[in-house]
Amino acid sequence: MNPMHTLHAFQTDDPRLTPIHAKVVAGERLSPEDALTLYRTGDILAVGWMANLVRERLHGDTTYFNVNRHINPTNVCVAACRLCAFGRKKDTDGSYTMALEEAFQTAASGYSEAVTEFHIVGGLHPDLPFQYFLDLVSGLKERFPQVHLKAFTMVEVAYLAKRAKLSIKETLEKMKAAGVDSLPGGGAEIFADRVRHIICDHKIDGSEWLDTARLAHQIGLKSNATMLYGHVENDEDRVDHLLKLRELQDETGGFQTFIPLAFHPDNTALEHLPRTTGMLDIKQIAVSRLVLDNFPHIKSYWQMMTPKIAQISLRFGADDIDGTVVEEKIYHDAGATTPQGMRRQDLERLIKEAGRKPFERDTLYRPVTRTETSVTVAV
Ligand code: V47
Repeated sequence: MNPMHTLHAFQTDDPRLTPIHAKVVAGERLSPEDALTLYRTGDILAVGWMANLVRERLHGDTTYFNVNRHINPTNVCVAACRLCAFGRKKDTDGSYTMALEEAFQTAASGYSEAVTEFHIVGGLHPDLPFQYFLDLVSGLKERFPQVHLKAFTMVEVAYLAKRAKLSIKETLEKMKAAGVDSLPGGGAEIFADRVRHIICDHKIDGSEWLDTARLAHQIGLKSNATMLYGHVENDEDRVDHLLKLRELQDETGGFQTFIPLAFHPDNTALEHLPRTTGMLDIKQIAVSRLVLDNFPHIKSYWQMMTPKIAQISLRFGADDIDGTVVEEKIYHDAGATTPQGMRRQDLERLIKEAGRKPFERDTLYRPVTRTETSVTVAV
């Protein structure tokens, strides 16, 4: 435990938090009722204090970031999710699909030896064959062999499996053989059917998302997990989502990082909904850290949270701030006003000003060391 915690005593004006505090100090697992209480209390400082205790136990002051680039090969999508401002129907205004060469050029644009990860996600295209995605991955691997490919959400994997008439396991195996190194956490949204029917009716359901993640972990691919919050879900739905992830993580240990994503309503079919508040954003980070006791990392994704909230959340449970990103489309189509990318130095400054130690990681959390001329990942 950080010795500072012996100096700062825990205080709360909400007596419901006292037994939760005792569990957190003892390293005991929180119950669903505890999780609900954490969402419902107004004492954000007490919740943050507990989350910070867990965060510092696991990581001390270390705060992870990486140097990455997003690549979104197509925005054509059959799903038409109400939550999304990125997807377009085929041949409509603003729709695009990159030819493979174009995707390779995008990867190379602004590329420097510094990039250690390509984050690749896109729409569910009705015509692109599975081979396109395999060629995309193997082509990137060939051209950028040192870059980790974090590619395709569980939703894309399940869709491609259906189109290729393969099992999910075979699909994942082929992706892995082509060069996929791990999977991002998208498409999880909120697992509860009632909510999924409103925000993403045509996507795989929650149990299919979890089954796909299980299979990925079983064949040795690590993944992340996300939760989209701040739309039509309630506290029970959020708790249910976190507990389902905790349960699967007990079974596979294959999740690296949990990333709560704040809903951005602009240009979506849910535009009438208000944006999340700072209080909910911070609380979501802290509750995630406390409930997901078996997840090594909680990421406060600066693009979604804004750099200011992401920075503060480094004191409320988060140990990761994501990366340089370079070019972000999904939230910017939905009205995000954050920059599209951030320089390495800017991320380091945010972290240092929060009194934390920046730690450049690769996708698997191994340290990246740089000299003027080389980048080394300690394996
Ligand atoms: O699954 C879509 C979300 C996700 C909106 O694994 C929206 O390291 C807010 O998963 N408002 C994709 N969110 C992004 C994602 C991700 C991002 C950064 C890092 C990692 C990782 C994963 O974006 C989608 C969906 O939940 N999303 N539309 C919107 N309007």
